Amino acid sequence: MAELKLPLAQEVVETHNRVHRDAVAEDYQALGRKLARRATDIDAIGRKVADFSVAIPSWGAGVGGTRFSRFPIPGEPTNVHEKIADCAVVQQLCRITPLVSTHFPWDRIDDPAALREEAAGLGLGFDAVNSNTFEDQSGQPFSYRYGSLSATDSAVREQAIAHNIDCIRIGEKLGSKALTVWVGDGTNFPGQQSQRASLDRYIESAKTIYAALPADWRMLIEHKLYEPAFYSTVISDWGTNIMVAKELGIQAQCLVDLGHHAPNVNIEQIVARLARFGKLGGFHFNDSKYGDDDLDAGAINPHQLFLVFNELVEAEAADPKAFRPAYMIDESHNITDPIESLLASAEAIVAAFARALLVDRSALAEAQAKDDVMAAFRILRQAYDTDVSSILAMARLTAGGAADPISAYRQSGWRSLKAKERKPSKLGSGIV
Ligand code: PSV
Ligand code: MN
Repeated sequence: MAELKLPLAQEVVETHNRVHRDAVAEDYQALGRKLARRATDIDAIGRKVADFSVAIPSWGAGVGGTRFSRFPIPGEPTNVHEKIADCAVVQQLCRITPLVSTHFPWDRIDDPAALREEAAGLGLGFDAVNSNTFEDQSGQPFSYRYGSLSATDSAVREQAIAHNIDCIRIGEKLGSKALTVWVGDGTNFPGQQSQRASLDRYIESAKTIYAALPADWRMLIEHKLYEPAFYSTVISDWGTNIMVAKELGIQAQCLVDLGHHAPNVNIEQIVARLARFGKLGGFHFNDSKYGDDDLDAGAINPHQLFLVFNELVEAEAADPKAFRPAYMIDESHNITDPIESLLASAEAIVAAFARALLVDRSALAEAQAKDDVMAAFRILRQAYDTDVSSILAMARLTAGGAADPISAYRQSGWRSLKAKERKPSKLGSGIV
């Protein structure tokens, strides 16, 4: 067992907490009294909040960019070790992000077992591994220009399959239990590929990857409507996704990224559908105004996030044994310090979860049974309107985290310290 050595001096967190502790307790008690009037036990909600966990993507620790530009900041991480250290800062302060999701070959890992030890020493473990066949690497024999798992050229498909199997093997050494597959495959022109044959090729490739999964692993398939292919994508929507997952077998499930849908699509309904068929495998949280904007979760539409969690909480209640979606933040932090964005996003996500827990499910079922539309709506709205911040802060304080994570982070001076130690990162462009 690696000795635990958290990145920030715990004294910094304690000094910060001393200032806030009494106010948090006061707010928590006031909310507790309010919830008691609704026959809700605040401590029971607090325990569920304390158990909540959402993974951080290793790439989310770095400063992202658009295809136009990237604006680096001094002290940003430049390799997987530095990314892990920044993820550990996030976890130390918020205590609900104990797992990191890796992405290959973005994360160059010489010794996965050693990295697992290193992460454990920082209080972290590893979540799903993500394969990358949406861009070429230097020295790679075949190009993904025209696709990867669905490419017309069988040599390209074999290369993409082999990469996914490599990811599984690295993931086994890291302690991961899932492979997330997102491909950029698709077309830019009508007629470019047969829509039917390209899906056939994808399924055939996916079957070979599926066959290489360890028995206790899952394969999470991520759909996306458009981008980088703009006319059609091979795994375009949840319908295609669930059909493929069903064809592959029980270990294959669907992954919903909030930014991967047509505008105005009812994502919470998709969640309910996938859960109903036992195929809801995971979530990539982010927010958007126009498309796959990769903005911070809850920044634009916190109400949608609440409605998604409302479905998730209902799905768990309906089938607690089968319900175990892998939650991850998937964002591109272009103009903020990534640690601050990850802290703000984790907070928005767990706040949506806490609000969804406050929905009076039996009253809702009763209102629905009576077709009392306004009563049903008001039950949801009452939960959404509740300020749950003291529940979240209390859970953090109890777990050793910070009352106000972003303020504590700023007080720690972590980034300016790292600016002196880490080498400058490169200018350039690229989504992440
Ligand atoms: C694709 O847009 C995506 O959502 C996939 O999850 C990728 O792995 C991730 O973003 C990073 O580009
Ligand atoms: Mn994603």
